[in-house]
Amino acid sequence: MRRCVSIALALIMGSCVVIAEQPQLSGAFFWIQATSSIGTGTWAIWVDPNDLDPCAPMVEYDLMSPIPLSTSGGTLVATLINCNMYVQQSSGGPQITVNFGVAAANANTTFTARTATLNLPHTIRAADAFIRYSGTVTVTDANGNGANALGTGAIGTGICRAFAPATQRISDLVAFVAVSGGGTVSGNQNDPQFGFRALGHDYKSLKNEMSFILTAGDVCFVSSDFGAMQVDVCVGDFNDNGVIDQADLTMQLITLGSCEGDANYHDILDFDADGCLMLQDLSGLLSAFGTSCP
Ligand SMILES: [Ca+2]
Ligand SMILES: [Ca+2]
Ligand SMILES: [Ca+2]
Repeated sequence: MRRCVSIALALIMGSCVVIAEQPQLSGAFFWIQATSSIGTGTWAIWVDPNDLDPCAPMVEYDLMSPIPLSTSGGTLVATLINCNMYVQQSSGGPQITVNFGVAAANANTTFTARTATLNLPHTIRAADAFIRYSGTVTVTDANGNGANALGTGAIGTGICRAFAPATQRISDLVAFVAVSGGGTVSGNQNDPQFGFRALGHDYKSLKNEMSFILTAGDVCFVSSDFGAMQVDVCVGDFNDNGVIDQADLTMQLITLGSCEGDANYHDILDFDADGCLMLQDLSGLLSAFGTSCP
């Protein structure tokens, strides 16, 4: 696995290892499923989880021409009109941006789309966890009888859904958008309205998902942007007091030999983020012992 210059410099200088968290992608980069009384059509692009370069981390994808979403029998359920997305680790923090358009065939159609999960090597603690999310949904009536898009799930559930960690939904935006014959209308919501908000709990992964029912024969464009504030993680500072000290060393010794999944494993002590606390992690802590986190 490639390492960034900033990490290497921190090691050379013998200071505590402070890293800007570099996310890794998991699974499909973008996956969409269309289901109606006609059938189900699914489409996905897959990436190597290591495709997100930790030193210039960005994955970008553009769908240039429409893709029919069909059943195995060849019946058209819907069309993915376009799709543009990128996942990046910028100076502003990890970010997942998705824009796509769909057209339902001749039945009301449920669309569910999700991005890959972005996994961070170390847990971002609640005190440092700040996020922002925005969603825009634009509906066009293509057949003159009105159109709407409705978030799936309980009434009021948003079409655009942010998860942090990837198993915990933390934001629902734009529950319902409707337009009369021949028109186009957009709904937009931001969480928070400006800047970032406190998440209130730890997270180690982010996911972006969109799910809605679109009226037959109509068109919907969805745009959503999910980001977290950049956090410099001070690896080794288990008790979060800003210094690599005796308490941290004690914990490192107690947990030596434990791996991810063990009750004793804490990723903040895992200097090489390989999922186990071994001698190289102890040696990382010893070389940073006594230093302060910025
Ligand atoms: Ca219509
Ligand atoms: Ca400490
Ligand atoms: Ca390790």
